[in-house]
Amino acid sequence: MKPITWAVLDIDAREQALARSPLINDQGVEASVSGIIEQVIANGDQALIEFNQKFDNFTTAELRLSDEQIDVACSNVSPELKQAIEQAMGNISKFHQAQAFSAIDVETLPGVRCELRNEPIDSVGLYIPGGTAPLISTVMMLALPAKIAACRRRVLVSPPPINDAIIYAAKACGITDIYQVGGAQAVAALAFGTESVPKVDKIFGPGNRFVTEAKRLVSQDSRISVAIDMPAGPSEVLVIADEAANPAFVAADLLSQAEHGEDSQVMLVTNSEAIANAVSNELATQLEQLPRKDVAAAALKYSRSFIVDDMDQAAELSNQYGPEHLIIQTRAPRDVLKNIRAAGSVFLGPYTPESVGDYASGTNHVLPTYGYSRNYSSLSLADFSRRFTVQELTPSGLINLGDTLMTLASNEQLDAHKNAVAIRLTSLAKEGNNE
Ligand code: HSO
Ligand code: ZN
Repeated sequence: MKPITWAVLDIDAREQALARSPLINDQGVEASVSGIIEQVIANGDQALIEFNQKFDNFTTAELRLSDEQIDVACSNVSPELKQAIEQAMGNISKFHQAQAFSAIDVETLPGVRCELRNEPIDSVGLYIPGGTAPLISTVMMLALPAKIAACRRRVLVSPPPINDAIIYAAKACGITDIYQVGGAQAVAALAFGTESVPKVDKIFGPGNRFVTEAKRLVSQDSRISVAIDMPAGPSEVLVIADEAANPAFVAADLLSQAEHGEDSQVMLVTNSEAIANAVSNELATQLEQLPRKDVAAAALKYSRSFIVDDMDQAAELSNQYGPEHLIIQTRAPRDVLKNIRAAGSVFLGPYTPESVGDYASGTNHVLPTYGYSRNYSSLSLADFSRRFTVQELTPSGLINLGDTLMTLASNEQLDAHKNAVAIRLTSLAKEGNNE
């Protein structure tokens, strides 16, 4: 990565330098995903069984895993992995339980009571990708908050054959409905329901571009009203390092994100040319040792290294990029943090690699990417519930607010609105006269 000096770039060049790797915005994906969705709507389970055969080369008549299948899978998981899952679950549960909503009950005027209440989303669908890396941690990141939020129905889908550890983690996190189906067809099944897959209210989880496109399409489909967690893009990390940073640590963090996918993006921002060069050398050395070095090397092609004047400029650059993960390895990371406004999750100091948040510190690893950290939040307990308001007025509350209501209604030229207030005030005045 040849360093780019931030200070000499004009506005356009800065934007260019922070461009994400191009998402394959292929019309073909939309067309084929909408075809898959229509087939699932028309043929239900039969379509899912055929897609399993076609895309995953997997034959089964039963989409839902039986209790026996779950038990067999669980018995194949090593005690060491079970223990790791247990510790991670403990921390993730603790952090998400601490996010419990406190109801709000306020009297805005005498006799005018307003409340904000919280209810779990009734049924949620959790998508766990298949592929070369079985994302056991993603099961915990989705299933634990869903359980803590008390969503009644929690359904997990994943492409077949589902990895034993994913099944174990699902069961440990309280999921009993596991369906062996993946891709756009799984998202369609969760959105519209089939004979065996229940229709859900909200779909969560990462996936490839077909899954992402399916989530986008079903969330905009006027035949149903299903929500999705957030728009998804490839994974990314930005590391801010000063001259005190350990280049080997920085390179290891960049590579841990680069190994996710060829479209992952990793960025280094430093005020020290010596660090930029040392990190670059470390990257080359460490890359060679990685089993997924081809993936990581491809991602490094879209990655960049920047030289900034100081840490204020580093924060400014990072805010403009809005990274999914931001690692700050500087002498005083909390001083830099004060200037950070947009990031999915922040990792402070030399002993906080991104891996801690990916797996087990307790924070959620489902985060906004692709610049969405500027307008979306990191996944949290709140995403598994919805808020609604309640209001109740006493007669004097309505009298206190009456003139304001009627004036606003008149000025909006909405007479029925005005009348709904006036009719009550007249009735109250009569009652008052009768007393
Ligand atoms: N870094 C990923 C999450 C993950 N990493 C799962 C390892 N396993 C989210 O961007
Ligand atoms: Zn990761």
